[in-house]
Amino acid sequence: MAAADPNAASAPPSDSTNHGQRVVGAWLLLSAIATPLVAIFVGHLIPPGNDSTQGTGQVFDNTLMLTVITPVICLLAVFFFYGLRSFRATSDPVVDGPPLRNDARIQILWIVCTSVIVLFLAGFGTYELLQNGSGGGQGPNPIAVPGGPKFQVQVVAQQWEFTYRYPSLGGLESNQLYLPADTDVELHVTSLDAIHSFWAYELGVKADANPGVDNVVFVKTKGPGMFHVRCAELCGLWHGYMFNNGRVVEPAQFHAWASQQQKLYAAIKPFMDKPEADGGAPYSKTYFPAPDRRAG
Ligand SMILES: [Cu+2]
Repeated sequence: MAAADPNAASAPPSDSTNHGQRVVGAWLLLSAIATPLVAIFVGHLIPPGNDSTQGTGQVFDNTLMLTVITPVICLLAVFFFYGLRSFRATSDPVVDGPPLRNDARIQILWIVCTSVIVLFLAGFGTYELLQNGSGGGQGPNPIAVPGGPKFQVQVVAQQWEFTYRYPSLGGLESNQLYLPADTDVELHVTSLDAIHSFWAYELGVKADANPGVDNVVFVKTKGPGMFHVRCAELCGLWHGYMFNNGRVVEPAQFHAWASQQQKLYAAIKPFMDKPEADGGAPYSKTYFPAPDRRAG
């Protein structure tokens, strides 16, 4: 009787087994099942939600990206578990498997697939950004400007709270962000001191707040609702407390709120309008740059 080959136990189950075909078959099957399930049941769970047009756009983008990467994850999972099952060394001592040889077909396929995915996502991302800015700050000269009239609000960050200034309401200032529903809003984000970041989570808005910079971001509100505002840039000792809530309300309710705020604001307005040198608040009237002057 011939002596047993010590390598036999670690060799593939059979030389004639086409592992590549098996892996690809299992991968295609798993992808065909998992991809639509992920697209239908998981994608819409990704934040930020549907409280603004930009938020809905981000959910769509996230769903699409998740759908695109699902087959990639399936391939990794199939290959991992197939390898564990079929190529596990069971001999003692453990010996090397057969040497790997270059496979031009696999290399070309890999390069083509990854290039196509990355280039597609780059093109798609650029297209989506150009629609309306996707809720991101675009700096002082935005490229993606939605058409039609826009309601302007200036967002002024400082250590450690946000102040909202409404140029169309006589420069009214509030520490709560109220916005009318179903309205195109143009936010001008800036800072008085350190660097901050204005993050209105459910609206899908995030924009850097830097001193001396007018960072413009567009958002179209949907129905009434509440949203959270947080500073998203480490800005000092109380950064973690730099948050509050904002509201999207029906236009009639917004006007009621505005006139009530204007009455309250009238009492302190003279003080707010005083130059800083005369004891006025440092954020009185010369935010840089002033959107109310641009709006005319
Ligand atoms: Cu901050």
